[in-house]
Amino acid sequence: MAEHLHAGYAVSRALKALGVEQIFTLSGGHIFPIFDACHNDGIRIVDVRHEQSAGFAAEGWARLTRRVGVAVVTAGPGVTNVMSPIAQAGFNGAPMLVLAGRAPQFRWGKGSLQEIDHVPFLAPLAEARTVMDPAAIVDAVVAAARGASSPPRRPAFLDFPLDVMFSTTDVEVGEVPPVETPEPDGSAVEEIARLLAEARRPVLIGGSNVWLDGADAALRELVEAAELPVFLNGQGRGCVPADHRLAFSRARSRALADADLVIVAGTPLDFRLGFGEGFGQATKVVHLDSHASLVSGVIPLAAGAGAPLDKTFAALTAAVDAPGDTKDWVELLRGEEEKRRAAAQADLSSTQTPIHPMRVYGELAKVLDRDAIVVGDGGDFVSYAGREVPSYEGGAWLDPGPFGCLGCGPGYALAARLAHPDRQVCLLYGDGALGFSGTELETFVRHGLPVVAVVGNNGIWALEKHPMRAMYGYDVAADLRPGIRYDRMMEAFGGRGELVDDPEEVGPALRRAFESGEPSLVNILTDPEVAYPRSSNLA
Ligand SMILES: Cc1ncc(C[n+]2csc(CCOP(=O)(O)OP(=O)(O)O)c2C)c(N)n1
Ligand SMILES: [Mg+2]
Repeated sequence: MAEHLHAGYAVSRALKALGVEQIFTLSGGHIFPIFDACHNDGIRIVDVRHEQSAGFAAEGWARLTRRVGVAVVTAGPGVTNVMSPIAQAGFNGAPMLVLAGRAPQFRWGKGSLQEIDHVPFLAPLAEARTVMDPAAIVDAVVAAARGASSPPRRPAFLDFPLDVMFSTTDVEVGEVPPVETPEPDGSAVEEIARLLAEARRPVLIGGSNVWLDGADAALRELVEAAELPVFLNGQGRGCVPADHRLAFSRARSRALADADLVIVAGTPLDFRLGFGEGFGQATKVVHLDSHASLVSGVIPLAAGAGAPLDKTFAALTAAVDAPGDTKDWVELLRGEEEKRRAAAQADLSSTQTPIHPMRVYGELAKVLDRDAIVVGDGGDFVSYAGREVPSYEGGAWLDPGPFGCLGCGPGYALAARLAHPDRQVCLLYGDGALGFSGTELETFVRHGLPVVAVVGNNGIWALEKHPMRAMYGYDVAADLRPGIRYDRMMEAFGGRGELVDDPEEVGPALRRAFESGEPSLVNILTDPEVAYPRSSNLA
């Protein structure tokens, strides 16, 4: 039955029907009715120190839980401050919903505070519109969230003029129907199964949409049914555990050069895959993704399918009669993998001072639980983590993805902590990255959320400094003040801080931080001369 309520309740009731447990936000008068309704309706209000973190938290929540993540921001600067997370969510295919205030409609054009039309500058990044009628709010919120959650997933944005938000309306919310998705094309599945049966050196590269489509179990079944070596990137990491006999990471360039069949699933053929141009001459390429619009039209494909990957993988598993004859190929890749791992061993236990960044990961691997959630926000420090920190399940690794926006880490860690209160949450932070959003360390303390931040403090923007030096023989705009006491900053915010400058103290300090059960920051002084060995073409 409809209730006559202020329009904030139209938002909160729609969110409740969608199963939304919390909103990420920063205050502003335009959105008070949403706060009031969420407060009274039992939706947690998680407030942060900069709207970008509210946006990244909503995006992180969506990517970790595969359910819509919601940010609520005030008009004008609240919206402009959330642009980067919205763009990042678009690159990551994250079902994120941003709800915003807006200057009053009845006085539009007369110069109200923060009067700006958000929709035109949001439109390239999100499905964006203004809700002018309080009676239309419920349907608009439900439709926006369902749209964001339907492949091809992308962020959605709604704003509500102040006079709409502060009016009253009849509020009634029906059942929200599940998202509908297509079945994979049967003939494409048959063709791919045939290619698989023929292949002697096949590999599967799985990316974020493997996880976002809920296809992790189906992928594992397919990989085992076809004896198919698998490499995982982005949110795909962990969908087959890193220690599975068919999971590889280091042998990737060898695999891509020598494979006779590459199945790319749930990730675009972008710079991370050499634009699909770096495969061997005779390599057949298959591209699978959640929706037809995501399947590459740029490079020639042997086959493609645009349907949710859980369905496509299941259909392929059913179509595979017998495992492929890939034994020699798997052994060759395992040999390559082990050779590369052995080459990293010395750095992982390096006793050099200043501390080698790899030593941090040598120690961290011993302290992290198997289901720990690791967030990366930084340059070289996080590149090492991507290589050295294993993921054993999906939804356990979050980095910015191909949009690459620094400053996302605390928002992601906030979402991780709320989604998984019983698991370790580790925020790997470059010292440069920390500057964008380090104030959120206070947010962890204020909300009582024990995240462990580990700062790779090399006093530079390493991922820019080293390449610029290599290119020009010198560098500018690449230095920070060395040795900054970020641990004291954490203490000032009421959390636990430790400084580490002795390699032998890295492990014990990390252990103390996780065992403390308090929001903690471990400030590790790392060697600025160490540059991550980088070969990929970003352009
Ligand atoms: C918002 C934003 N600004 C600038 C960049 C370019 N950028 C990428 S990595 C990087 C350096 C990061 O430095 P730090 O966090 O200290 O990590 P380090 O490379 O030193 O380990 C910069 C400036 C970016 N990706 N995002
Ligand atoms: Mg740095």
